[in-house]
Amino acid sequence: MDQPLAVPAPVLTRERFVLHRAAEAPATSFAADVRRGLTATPKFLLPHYFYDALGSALFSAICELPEYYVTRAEEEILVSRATEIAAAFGPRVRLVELGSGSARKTRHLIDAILNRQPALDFFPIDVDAGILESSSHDLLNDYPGLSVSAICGDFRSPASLLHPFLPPSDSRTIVLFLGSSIGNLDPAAAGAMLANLRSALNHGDALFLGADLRKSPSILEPAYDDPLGVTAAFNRNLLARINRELGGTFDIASFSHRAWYNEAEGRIEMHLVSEKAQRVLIDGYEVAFEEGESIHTENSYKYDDASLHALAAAGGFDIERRWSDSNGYFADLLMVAR
Ligand code: SAH
Ligand code: AVI
Repeated sequence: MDQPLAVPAPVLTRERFVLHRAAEAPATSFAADVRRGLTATPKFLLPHYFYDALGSALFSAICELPEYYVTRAEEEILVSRATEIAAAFGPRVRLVELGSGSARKTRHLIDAILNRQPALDFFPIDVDAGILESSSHDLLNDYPGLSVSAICGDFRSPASLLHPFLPPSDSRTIVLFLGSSIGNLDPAAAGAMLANLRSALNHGDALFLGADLRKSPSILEPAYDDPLGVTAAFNRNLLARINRELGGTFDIASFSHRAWYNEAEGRIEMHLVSEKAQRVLIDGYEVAFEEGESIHTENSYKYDDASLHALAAAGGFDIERRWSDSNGYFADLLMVAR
């Protein structure tokens, strides 16, 4: 591992808690990324912008939907195998979590680890500073043995977050990447991201990766197009966020949520489709939509054993263990840094 850089001053410090913010100014990159995506052909928006305060709340609601099996399948693995998983992590560990969100499922692993060691250092990483603060606050209340160093930043280049903020340690670093958030990156970007992560780890450190598995479109599609319209609201919130933060004039009701399984690519695609020809003003420039034109807002790649092995190899990891739920919908893998 490279020498850590001098640690920048945290933006918030309390007992057993610090919050660091990565250097990039998020508002500037949001404006630039929106402009780049909406002036491209075909139009797109980057999925990490779903997660402002409302978007994170809507994602939590998605996790409660009967159709969104993803969270329950992974939770089943973590509940039923926590002791075994913690034993596979080893005797003295610290935890990093990429895209930690509410960290609700993480609690099963924290419980199991704290049954094996008296204290634990936890480094949650998320783009949403609000959810980092609230989840850290709740965890610190519930776990006296926990210390939290939260990092607000973009997990797509994890080394740039870990080098400055993860101090040298004798403990084994275990990086959690739960919920199949890896699937929101295309396979090349996912491999590059794991290779970048590997560069910030020591030989023998490990990645604990959650991956949603390929299955019938009859199960996949309702998970991303639920009858209550919660996923539609999560998707449309991107436009509402552009209106709120960038002074956009989107008529949100005139964009429909569409989600389908693209079998050839092995991914769910989410789009927002303009129901009419229209023009939208954002921050002084104009974006024209034809009737039926779509903004591609998210991919959610689904994995199988071959693609998981290719991913591990691209990142410089060996798959050591694999756990699955009783339906075989989801897998959690322990991948050890070569
Ligand atoms: N790990 C949780 C939450 C998944 S939702 C679970 O398994 O249920 C995805 C989380 O990752 C959100 O909290 C979101 O804010 C965060 N996220 C998404 N893209 C990100 C990015 N590029 N960098 C950092 N965090 C990101
Ligand atoms: C966070 N991520 C893994 C979710 C997924 O399933 O791809 C995001 C999501 N998009 C729509 N529903 C949930």
